[in-house]
Amino acid sequence: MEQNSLAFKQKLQAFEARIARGEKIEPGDWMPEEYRSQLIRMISQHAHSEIVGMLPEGAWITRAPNLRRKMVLLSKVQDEAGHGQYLYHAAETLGATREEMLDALLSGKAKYASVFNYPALTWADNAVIGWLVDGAAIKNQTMLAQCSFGPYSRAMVRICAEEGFHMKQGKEMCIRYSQGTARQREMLQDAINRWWWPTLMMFGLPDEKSTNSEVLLRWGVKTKSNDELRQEFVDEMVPEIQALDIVLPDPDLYFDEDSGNWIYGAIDWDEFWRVVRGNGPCNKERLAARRAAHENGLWVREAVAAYAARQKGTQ
Ligand code: BYC
Repeated sequence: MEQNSLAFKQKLQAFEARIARGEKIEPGDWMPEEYRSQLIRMISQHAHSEIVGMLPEGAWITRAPNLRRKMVLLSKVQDEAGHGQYLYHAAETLGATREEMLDALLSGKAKYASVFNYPALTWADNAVIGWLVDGAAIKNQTMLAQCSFGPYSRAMVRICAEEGFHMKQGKEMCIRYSQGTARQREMLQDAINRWWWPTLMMFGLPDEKSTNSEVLLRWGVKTKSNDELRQEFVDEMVPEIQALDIVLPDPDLYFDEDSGNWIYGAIDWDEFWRVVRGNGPCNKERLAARRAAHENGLWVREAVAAYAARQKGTQ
């Protein structure tokens, strides 16, 4: 339909009125192509982030310090795989195929959260990933649970419930290690030093540089801006981390009485782009692991396809 035609304008007006009334847009409903393509972009990147996000912590499953920690970590990493599944399904309802999305990831074309290109160097990294990285994810995803696209919003409700458990187990570990031996405190401090800035980058570019935000906010995909969410996260986390006598790696951080906000120092966006463009510490390793998993899973895909073909033949 011609974008300048009266018919298009009327449909767009009706679509925007539905969003303004708080109605959910469902897959079969009329939507502008830009809404569809933005959602496919964002949901597929989100799905890839969940799947690649399994790798830093997954590397520690065989080295968990005890059975309880191992069970919790196994369950958390398995949850992330489930989140990826819900999200790939949500993107499929918009016409994207699983094959296209996976090809984009495995060929290195697709983006995923830059934070997962950093290594988990010690066991304390699992604690900090749970508390900070999952904490940042919940902040963003609680907002996305209100988003205008039905399947994405419903997937977020379930994902947030599971992320709540992820964050609490991470926070519990951080509290325990902060009260532990000198070596445990040192490991915790070191992990916070390394994960703080990459976690702040998870919220996306500053508002004035965020190319996608305007349309996402206009059509109710985002209901808060990247900087608003980042500030809320910082305001909640700083006092909690400081309460453990852990120092944040930001010499410019201060509390601003007037705004009631913790003002953080400059984020290194050059580092962000280096990592997003494939040159972070673990980008190559992450993609190699995903490619190996995909190749090793070939027999499963073939078996499922053969079973489906046989079922069709017997009907
Ligand atoms: N990393 O216009 P902007 C989890 C890209 S996983 C990489 O601000 P937008 C977990 C952006 O894609 C949960 N790339 O973008 C799993 C865009 O490039 P394109 C992860 C980034 O979309 C396992 C360009 O920069 N959460 O919780 O308005 C274990 C311009 O940016 C990043 C999600 O995926 C980044 N951090 O806003 C533990 C949330 N930031 O596509 C935990 C869903 C920006 O134009 N996504 N870019 O080429 C979103 O909410 C939004 O997409 C973002 C970015 C806030 C991330």
